[in-house]
Amino acid sequence: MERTFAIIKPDAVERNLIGKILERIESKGFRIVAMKRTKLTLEQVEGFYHVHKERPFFKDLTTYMATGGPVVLLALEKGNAIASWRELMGATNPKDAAAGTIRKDFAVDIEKNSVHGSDSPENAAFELSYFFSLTEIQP
Ligand code: RTP
Ligand code: MG
Repeated sequence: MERTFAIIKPDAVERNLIGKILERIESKGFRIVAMKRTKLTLEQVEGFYHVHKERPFFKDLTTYMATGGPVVLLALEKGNAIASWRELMGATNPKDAAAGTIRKDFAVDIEKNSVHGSDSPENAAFELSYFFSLTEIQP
């Protein structure tokens, strides 16, 4: 079993897609082991995305995630959860995303791409602990 961290981003929450996205997650065999609907502060978002600090899209991304509206934070559990969730999300740019992926079906553009997923075991551990305490994650 592996755990990964996911976000349903503001563009998807705004369009009432929480249920549809959770349905895909559970259908693929993930167990949702923690979940929180909340609005992130700019300070929280900048800390969360610190690995992207030098990227040209950092300012736009952090502004969008903090001011675009509420998000849903998720801890997901499954064998090979990190890669499996990224496969279900699809490519960063929805134009490049494979058929049947969440981003292909729901994303607006490369920034408002509906979902986030950890990209490595190290980042998953950091991201899970950034938003969830140990006791909030329950199998
Ligand atoms: P994520 O971290 O959200 O799961 O997405 P990802 O790994 O597929 O993409 P990443 O390269 O980590 O970028 C993080 C998020 O930044 C926004 N982005 N905007 N305008 C742009 O060129 C651009 N590139 C990336 C997206 O919201 C992306 O998911
Ligand atoms: Mg990423």
